[in-house]
Amino acid sequence: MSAILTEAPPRTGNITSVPSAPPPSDQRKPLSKKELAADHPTSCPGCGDFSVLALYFKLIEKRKLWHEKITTIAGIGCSSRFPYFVQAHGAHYIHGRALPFASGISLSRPDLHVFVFGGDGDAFSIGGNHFNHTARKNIKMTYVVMDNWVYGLTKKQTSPTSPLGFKSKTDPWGAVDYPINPMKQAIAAGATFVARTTHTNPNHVLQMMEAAMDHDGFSFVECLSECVEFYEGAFDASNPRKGGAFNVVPADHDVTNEMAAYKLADEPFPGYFGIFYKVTKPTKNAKEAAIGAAAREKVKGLKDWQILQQTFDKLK
Ligand SMILES: Cc1ncc(C[n+]2csc(CCOP(=O)(O)OP(=O)(O)O)c2C)c(N)n1
Ligand code: SF4
Ligand SMILES: [Mg+2]
Repeated sequence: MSAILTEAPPRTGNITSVPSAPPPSDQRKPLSKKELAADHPTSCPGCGDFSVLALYFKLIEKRKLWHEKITTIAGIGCSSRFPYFVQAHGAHYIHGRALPFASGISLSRPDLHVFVFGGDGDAFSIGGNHFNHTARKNIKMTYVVMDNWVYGLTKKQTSPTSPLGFKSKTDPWGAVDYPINPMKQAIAAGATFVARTTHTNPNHVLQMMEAAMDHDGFSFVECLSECVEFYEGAFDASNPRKGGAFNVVPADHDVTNEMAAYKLADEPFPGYFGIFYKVTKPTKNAKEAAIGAAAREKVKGLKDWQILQQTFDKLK
């Protein structure tokens, strides 16, 4: 019969290196692109997702975010491959399920910056329901959807943002279903920060990602990102270099006015770029933290076994 172990066995061997704590933030150098880049991005040359990735690196460098303080989460799709390309914690999760996974991280580790990246299919088709629920719960994270109006990874199927008439492998005669409007959907679902940008304007992408990161709540950024392989030229009308128009949100727009935000979102393509909607509301993170603190207060000073005993006594 084996002996019952009542205490931990003595450690054997020498501990040669003990990980040291990082120096204080103000003494650390911002992370460089070299320190942040992991696998070489596998996107097709010219894909809009390249610039979004480069601007994510820039954001991390500019705002002095550290490896141990960021997490990069994604579902499945070309745009969802970011976690492979970023040298930080993160997960390339199930198609459409990035948001619930990210929600768990955000709620359990409120000290982290949780960034979620994905595509229009991942966000609004298979992940459509998760999008609505994460937005309404106002869970703190930044969600950047690289909208290319097509399923890129699986080689050209109609997506929920493909315009009517778009010819694809699933709609060889042209798309017949009315596309969704991501901005309207985000506002209606309860997102507390809703912005729109395009990969062809890097400064604007960075500005929107930064504002989104600073928002205390669920922040959503729709970033037009051209799929040069399966929907070339989709966004030319929004690109001044291709003869299009890049119109920023009018300076007198009230970002707290929901109806005004819908109105902006209702403009025909290319519409406006900038922050459409931004309001302050308590986050689920804050509400859960308050519940936890109140519960801990009730058992303050008690040992674990005493808390258990109290629970058993209540069951009697
Ligand atoms: C459950 C499940 N269904 C379908 C797929 C196949 N699939 C992978 S990515 C994808 C669509 C991706 O489109 P989008 O999110 O727009 O990303 P993009 O590749 O355009 O960046 C689909 C249908 C899958 N991987 N898992
Ligand atoms: S298929 Fe389209 S979305 Fe995917 S990497 Fe190539 S250009 Fe980008
Ligand atoms: Mg897509």
